[in-house]
Formats: sequence, C-alpha cells, structure tokens
Amino acid sequence: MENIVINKMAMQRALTRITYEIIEKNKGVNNLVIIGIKTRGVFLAKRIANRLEKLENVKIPVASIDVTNYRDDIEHDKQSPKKVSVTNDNISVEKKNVILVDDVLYTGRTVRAALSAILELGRPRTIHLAVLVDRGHRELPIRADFVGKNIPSSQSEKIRVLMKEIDGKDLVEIIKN
Ligand code: 3GP
Ligand code: 5GP
Ligand code: MG
Repeated sequence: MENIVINKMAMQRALTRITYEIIEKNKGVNNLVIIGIKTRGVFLAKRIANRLEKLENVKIPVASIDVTNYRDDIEHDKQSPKKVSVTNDNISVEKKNVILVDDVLYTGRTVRAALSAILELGRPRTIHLAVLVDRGHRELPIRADFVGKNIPSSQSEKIRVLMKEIDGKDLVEIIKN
C-alpha cells in the first residue's frame, strides 16, 4: 500500500520555509556553505541554495558528500580505506556556517558519518542539519534543526523520496509492507 505524504506543492513550500529558517537562524547568509548528502540530499541542497541566492542576491557554495565509506554499520573492505568524497574540492568549511542536507533522517548514522567527514576537512563555526523527512527511530543523539515534515514511521515502513532531477517528479510516499 502506498500513501502520498508530501506532494509537489508541499515539497516546494517546505523547502521555502526551511530557506527562511536558515536565513533567520544564521542572521543572514554570510559564510554559509551547503553540503548535500548523496544522492537526493544534493538536489535538496541545490534547491535551497537557489532559493537563498534569489532572496539574498549572493552566491552560496554547494558541495556534495558521499559518506558510504564512513558508516559504522557497513562492513568495510580492508583494501578500500575510509574515504570521504566531497565533490566540490574548492569548498572550505573553515569558520563557515555549514548546512548539512539529507532527504530522510532515520537512525542518524549517516549524519554522524557526514559530521566526521566534514570535521576532517576543517573547523566550521557551526553545522546545522536540514532534512526533508524525519522518520524517527534514532540510534544516536542526533536531531535536525530544519525539518520539512516529521513522519513517524514503523521500522517496517519505507519512505520513498522522488525528486524531479532524477525521478522525474517531486513526491514523498510512505510504503507500508
Ligand atoms: P538517496 O541516496 O537519495 O538517499 O540508499 C540508497 C537509496 O535507497 C537512498 O537514496 C534512499 O532513498 C533509499 N533507501 C530507502 N530506505 C533506505 C534505508 O533504510 N537506508 C538507506 N541507506 N537507504 C534507503
Ligand atoms: P540513517 O543513517 O539516519 O539511518 O538514514 C539516513 C539515510 O538512509 C538517508 O540518507 C536515506 O537515504 C536513507 N534512509 C533511511 N531510511 C529511509 C527511508 O525510509 N526512505 C528513504 N528514502 N531513505 C531512507
Ligand atoms: Mg539520503
């Protein structure tokens, strides 16, 4: 059974609200850097950056991060040492206000891994977390600062996030097994 929990308009509104919340929390957009967690977190990061740029008339640096190799719950091949891949090599997080963006927040292990990776790049002034969906079930003391929608879920359910950039449409649905 499938059930739409965020439609196209709701996704747009949630991202617009989060954009304003980011401006308010940071008292502007100075020294802001946005880092999206692959895959869909990167598209969300770009959409937020576009909105910020339109509102504040400044260029916002966006990077993407792949933290698969940093997760503590995935067995790692000894041959491939833990490695962060940040796509925008020119990005500097030193003394910056970093906004980390992901689509779904669940156990918190992905975010924990992303935090480690970012802190290895430098020492940001702040790191805040923005997610489109918080589905609960945290296993670590991690919370989001900006949330599109809280969707309490059972562990057997899955949240399917579709984004126009790769899926052809904007939609979030809850899939009950
Ligand atoms: P994403 O890379 O855009 O976040 O992990 C690969 C994809 O599988 C993810 O896309 C995510 O949407 C989807 N997915 C669904 N359930 C899970 C889950 O429990 N864990 C992870 N890591 N991904 C999930
Ligand atoms: P966590 O590390 O917090 O358990 O999970 C966060 C990551 O796992 C997110 O980046 C997301 O891709 C993925 N994830 C976990 N549960 C779900 C889910 O129900 N739906 C989707 N789309 N992704 C999930
Ligand atoms: Mg994700």
